[in-house]
Amino acid sequence: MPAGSWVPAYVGVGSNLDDPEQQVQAALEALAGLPDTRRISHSATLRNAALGPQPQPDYVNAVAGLLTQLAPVELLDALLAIERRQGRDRSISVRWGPRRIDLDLLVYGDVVMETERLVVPHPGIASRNFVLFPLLEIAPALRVPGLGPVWRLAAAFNQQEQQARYNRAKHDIVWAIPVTSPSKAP
Ligand code: A4P
Ligand code: MG
Repeated sequence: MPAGSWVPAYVGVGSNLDDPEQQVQAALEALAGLPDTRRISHSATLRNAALGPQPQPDYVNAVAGLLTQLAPVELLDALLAIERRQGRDRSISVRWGPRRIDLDLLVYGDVVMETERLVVPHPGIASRNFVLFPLLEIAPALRVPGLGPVWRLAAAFNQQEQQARYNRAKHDIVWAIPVTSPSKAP
């Protein structure tokens, strides 16, 4: 990508501590104020159960769509700076433990990269309902590099979810049996 070109990027925002709805709104505002960046869209906020060790409070999640001239690592640094300004306490070091604010770079143009500091596309996109469904709301046709369009990922997610529900329920299914015997033909 030539330097200075505008690149579409998507950022996942999540919080489950210290008034999560307000934390997510503050992060969305901060994204709108990033240098060399425009916040083009954002999803509604979604309240949902925490993925990770339990018990912990429910999360509020949202996804924002940006156009940015920042390079991927510059954008990551800007996201980490927003987390710091909102007072994220990194002394809680439990993996997937509760947090005041978390900003994840989900997609950056067609970039695929895996370094110690940054993995893009974010590896959780296809398996996390709190990422996939807000993305579906704002960018159904977005092609996630290496994975395909968001609408297809969301459809596959729904299908897997239904299959899992069916598998859990199938041992309890009582098959329909006739209550009265069919009348004999004269
Ligand atoms: N890093 C690498 N790639 C990225 C990327 N694409 N975006 C590195 C952001 N950061 C990336 O991040 C640790 C380091 O990851 C960063 O310094 C950066 O260099 P972190 O936010 O401190 O770590 P983490 O978030 O605790 O770990 P992890 O595995 O990234 O967790 P996730 O994937 O962020 O998940 N449940 C619900 N319902 N909703 C949620 O939002 N979030 C999490 C955290 C768990 N459960 C959740 C939710
Ligand atoms: Mg994170």
